[in-house]
Amino acid sequence: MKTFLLSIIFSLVCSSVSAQAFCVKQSDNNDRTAGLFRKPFNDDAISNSTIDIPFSKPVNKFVSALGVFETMIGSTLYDAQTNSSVANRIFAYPDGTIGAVWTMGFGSPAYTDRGTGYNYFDGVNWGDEPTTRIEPMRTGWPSYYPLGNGELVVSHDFINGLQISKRPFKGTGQWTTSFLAAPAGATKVSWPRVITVGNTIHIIAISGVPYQGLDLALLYYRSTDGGTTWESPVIIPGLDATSLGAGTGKSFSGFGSDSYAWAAPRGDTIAFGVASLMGGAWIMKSFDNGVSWSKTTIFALPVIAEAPSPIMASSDGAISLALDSQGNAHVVFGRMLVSDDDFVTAGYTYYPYTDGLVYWNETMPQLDTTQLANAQVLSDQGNLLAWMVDYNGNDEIDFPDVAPGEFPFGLYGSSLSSMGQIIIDENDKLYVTYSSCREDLMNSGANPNVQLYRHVYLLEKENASSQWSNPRDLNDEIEHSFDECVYASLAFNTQAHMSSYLNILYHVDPEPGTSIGSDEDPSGDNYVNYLTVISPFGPGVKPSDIAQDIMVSPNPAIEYADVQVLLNITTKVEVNVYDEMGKLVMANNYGEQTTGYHTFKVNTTSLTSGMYLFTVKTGSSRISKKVVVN
Ligand SMILES: [Ca+2]
Ligand SMILES: [Ca+2]
Ligand SMILES: [Ca+2]
Ligand SMILES: [Ca+2]
Repeated sequence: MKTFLLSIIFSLVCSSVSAQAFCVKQSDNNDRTAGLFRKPFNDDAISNSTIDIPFSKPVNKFVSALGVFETMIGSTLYDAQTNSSVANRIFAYPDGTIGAVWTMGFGSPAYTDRGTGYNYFDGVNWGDEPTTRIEPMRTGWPSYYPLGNGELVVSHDFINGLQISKRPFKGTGQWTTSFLAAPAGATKVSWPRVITVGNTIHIIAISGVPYQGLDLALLYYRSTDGGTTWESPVIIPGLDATSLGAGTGKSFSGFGSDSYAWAAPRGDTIAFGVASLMGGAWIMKSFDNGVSWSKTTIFALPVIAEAPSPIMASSDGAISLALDSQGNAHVVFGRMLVSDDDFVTAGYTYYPYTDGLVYWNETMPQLDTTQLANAQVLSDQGNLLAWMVDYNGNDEIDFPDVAPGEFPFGLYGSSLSSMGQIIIDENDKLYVTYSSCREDLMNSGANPNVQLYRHVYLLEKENASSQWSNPRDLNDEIEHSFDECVYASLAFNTQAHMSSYLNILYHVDPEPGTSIGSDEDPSGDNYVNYLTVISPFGPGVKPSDIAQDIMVSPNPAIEYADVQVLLNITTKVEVNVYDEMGKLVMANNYGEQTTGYHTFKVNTTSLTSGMYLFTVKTGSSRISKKVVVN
């Protein structure tokens, strides 16, 4: 094992300052000839090459995945779901139904059958796993949102541009697909993201060819009549070449595919974030449903006229944002080092060992590349949310040894902790999901060499608190020990009537990395899973009333289950039972109970067979157990 780390002295210094301190030691091996070349966009492939910019952290707490239920709802052989940011691909409706989409194709290697895979949860069951796309032509990169009583999917065909699919009632009926024209001079408009506010549709997408002085320009489309007619697509002022100081032949020549995302709308207030690896990151916000816009800079890199650029700390383009009840935007993105030796040739170099999920909100001062280069500074400022967990507790992040030019993890063009998603619920509680490599889980037979697995993690923070929860690996189950868990899309709304309840679509397969992309893995089945999270542990909630882990037996339960609890103090006790959808199906209130051991007999005869979550709730504690009921 090669370890990247942290001298003992350095780690001691950091630890003594703060248990939350983030310790970093940049490797000396940041030779710019050893980066990994990346084209600015691809619908099909990216090419290759190395560098070590590792860092590590001595203290990592984590919690495993209690309260997680999941269901496979589809599959695909075509495995590239984004170039950077994960799209909004799942929507949880207030009536308990859910729509979900992904890029689906089974016809390797040309994938002429590629298009939008779609499934629908009708409140009781998911539909059959789809085998055919919803569009009549080859498409990819769907973005999904409700439209009136119906639903809307925007995808691209990568030849002409955007394809709009809709139907008047969600979950049922025929889809109709129509082409959405590009402005004159801009073709191949692709990689769309869509939201709606009532009958108004908002789309951002990238011109696949140079347009108005930018090698790739971000275009904004709006329809105020549900997609019957469209206003002329525009570059929103502030994202034009002149405003950005960007342009062809400079270090910052435009935006990249998938490097942008919408926040969930708040009334007529809408916002999106856009990030460029060689440029910076910005928030665009409109208080009048897309009529006028204001720009906020998160950070901006210096624009350099003559190549080569230095190696600069930036984002990896995987940005996500959410608006709180005050209309302030909260943003996450992957941290990345970048450079470019040639401003004429499209593409740049990124440094795959870079780690760190960055958090920023509009009450914070603007960031800069110097801060982004220093994870300790980011951590001290509250800007560093997540990084790889030190599972074996040796104060180092451990990577398997691989040949020069190879990497011991799948290559997605992103940070080792990235694909972040952020949402804010009706109580202004923040939820963040992301994928991060696990140092302790690897596929020794992976292509092209041993590779660590990525899993999906969850962080939470109450509005009033400054303290984020410890990361929860949502895939920390024995059945996911040999699974790559990536591309998690977190539904915008948490469903007010089931307040501690998240809806996630993600992709899982046994091979780290992708076949479409730098890894060039053999193609194989990728499964599309719906995952829901019940959140019995709020941040800071500790089992202080309850002395130790609860026990439930028998498990599987037949007719009844005994729940054993050891109480530290006299306190009220409830044992609540949640189904796989996170719905409370049984509440048992046992009133005030004294210090010591108690056994509560829960009658399960009224429950249909299946998996449930039994949660013991006291004055200040919540402890849950998964229980099978037969
Ligand atoms: Ca270049
Ligand atoms: Ca370690
Ligand atoms: Ca691989
Ligand atoms: Ca894979």
